[in-house]
Amino acid sequence: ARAGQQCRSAAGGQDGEVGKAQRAAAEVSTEPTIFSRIIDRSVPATILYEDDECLVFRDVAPQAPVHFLVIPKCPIPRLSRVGPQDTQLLGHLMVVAARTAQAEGLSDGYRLGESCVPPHVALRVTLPALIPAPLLAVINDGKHGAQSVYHLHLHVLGGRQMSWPPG
Ligand code: TR5
Repeated sequence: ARAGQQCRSAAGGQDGEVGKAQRAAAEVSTEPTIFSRIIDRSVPATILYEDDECLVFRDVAPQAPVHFLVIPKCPIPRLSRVGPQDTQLLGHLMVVAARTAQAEGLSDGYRLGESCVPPHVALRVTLPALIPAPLLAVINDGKHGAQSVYHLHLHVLGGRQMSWPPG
């Protein structure tokens, strides 16, 4: 499958026993998620950017004037399943998020990752070098993180004033 071709991660994909065991441990379905179907174009989405490692598309239920998702093509189910082998990929997702936000005209800043389904637990990461405005990044992980699609994704929201903390 196309979604598994660029997988270096042991956490996802159809790439061996380690990946299968870890996905089973994630207590989530091993069926392809809706995001895998967006990657292989069997489900339509408004795609903003694509390269060998990732896909960017508009969220179907936008929570801000601009709301898009950045996903790895490798089907990593959730952030807590990543390992050292994913370091470069995760950095790439952040850089693509920033570049796409710029292309979307979000010159007054934006939020990388507000949960749409509160309450959630936030992983906070500062990105001092990438964006002039101060930023916090959050990625929903698992049940308490209110993750609803088990394919790792960054949310990017902009075009309105965000509040803090999110719910
Ligand atoms: O709650 P988490 O953080 O897991 O975020 C999942 C996000 O995926 C939500 O913001 C949903 O609105 C979004 N989503 C869900 C579907 C979908 C989508 N974005 C674009 N296209 C989508 N399709 C075609 N189908 C979905 N079920």
